[in-house]
Amino acid sequence: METLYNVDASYYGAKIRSYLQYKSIPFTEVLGDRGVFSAKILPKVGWPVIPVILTELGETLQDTSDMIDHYELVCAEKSVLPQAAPGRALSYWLELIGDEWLKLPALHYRWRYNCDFAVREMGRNNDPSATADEQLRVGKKIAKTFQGWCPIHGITDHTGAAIEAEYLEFLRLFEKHLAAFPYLLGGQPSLGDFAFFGPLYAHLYRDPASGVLMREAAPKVCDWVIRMNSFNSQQPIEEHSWVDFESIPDTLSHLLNHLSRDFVPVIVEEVQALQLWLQSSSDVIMPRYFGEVDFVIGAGHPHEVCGKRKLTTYGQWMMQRVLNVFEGSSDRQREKIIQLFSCFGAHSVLDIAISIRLGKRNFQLVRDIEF
Ligand SMILES: N[C@@H](CCC(=O)N[C@@H](CS)C(=O)NCC(=O)O)C(=O)O
Repeated sequence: METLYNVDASYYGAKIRSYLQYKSIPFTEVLGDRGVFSAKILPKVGWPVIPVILTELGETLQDTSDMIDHYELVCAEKSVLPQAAPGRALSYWLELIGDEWLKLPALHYRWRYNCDFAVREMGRNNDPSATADEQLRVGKKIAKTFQGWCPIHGITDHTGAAIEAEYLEFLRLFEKHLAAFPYLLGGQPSLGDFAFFGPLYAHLYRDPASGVLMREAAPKVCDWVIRMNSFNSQQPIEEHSWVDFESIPDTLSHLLNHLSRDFVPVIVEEVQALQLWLQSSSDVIMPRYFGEVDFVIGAGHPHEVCGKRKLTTYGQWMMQRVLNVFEGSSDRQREKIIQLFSCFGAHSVLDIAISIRLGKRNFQLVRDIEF
C-alpha cells in the first residue's frame, strides 16, 4: 500500500489523489502536518513540498508528473494517455496548462477572496492539536510564502480583473464542452483532467467564495469536479473512447484556443530565454526563477492587460514532455500533431528548439548532463 503525504487544500495533492483513486491503486493518505514534514518529507526529499508518495517498496516519489509516469508504467490498466501520438502530445500540453497556467485563477481567487479560510486551514494542517490562536499565528506565517507566489506569477491588483474575465470565459467554455462530453478528451478521464482537477477542486471549488462562484456560473464543471473526486475501486472498468484527434470537437478546440492564446507566447518566450541563460551559465542545479518578463492576459479583448512575471525553469521541463512525443514520432504522426495543435493556435510551441535539456536528480531540477 502506498502512503500519500498530502493536505486537502493542495492543488497537486488533489491531482494525484484523484489519479490514484481512478487507477484503483491502494493508498493511505496521511496529513502533511509539521511532524510529517520534519520526519518524512525533509529527510527524503530535502525541501518542504507536498504531495509526496512513499511507495510500498520504499521508493519516494515527488512531483505529480513523475508520480503519474511511474504509475502509468507499473499499472497499465485504465491508461490516462491515449495511444496515438497526437492524443499523447495534447495530454502533456493539457497537463502543462493545468499545472502551470491555471495557477493564475487559482492563486488569484484564493488570496483575493478566500484568504481567511486558507490561512486558518494552513494553521490547522500544520498542527491539528494547537489552539485556534496558535493555528492562526502559524497559518499566517505559512500563507506568506504562498501569497508571495502571486506577484511572481504576475497576479497583482493590476492584472486581477483580466484574470477573472479569463477564468469566467474558461468556465463558460468548459461548461459547454461538458454538456457534450464527460471529460476533456471524451468518454474517459485523461492526464489533462487530473491536472485541471488540481486547481479546480483544491482552490476554485473548495475555497468558499470561489465555490459559490463556480456553482453559479458552471454547474456542469461542478458535476465534473464531483465526478473526478469520487472514483473508487468498486467502479467497473469500462472501455470508453477518446475524441477523434484528427478532427476534435468544436467545444474542445474553443476551450483549448482560449487557454492557449495567452499561454503560448509565455511558454515560448520562457523556454527561449532559458536556453540563452543556460548557455551563459554553468549552474547544474536550476534556480526556480531566472529573470522577469512582460506578458499579456486577455490578448485582443477589452480586458487585455500587460503584467510582469518571473521566468521559471520548470516550464521547460514540462514542455519537454510535449516535445518528447512530437520529436519521437514518425513524420506522418508529426504532421497530425501539427494539424491538431493548429486547431487551437498552439502549433508554434512545436517549433521550440531545446538544445540544453533539463532533468531531475534528487528531486531537484538539473541541467541534463551525463552524471
Ligand atoms: N510540480 C509539483 C509541484 C508541487 C507543489 O508545488 N506543491 C505545493 C503545494 S500544492 C508546495 O508544497 N510547494 C512548496 C514549494 O514549491 O516550495 C507537482 O506536480 O507535484
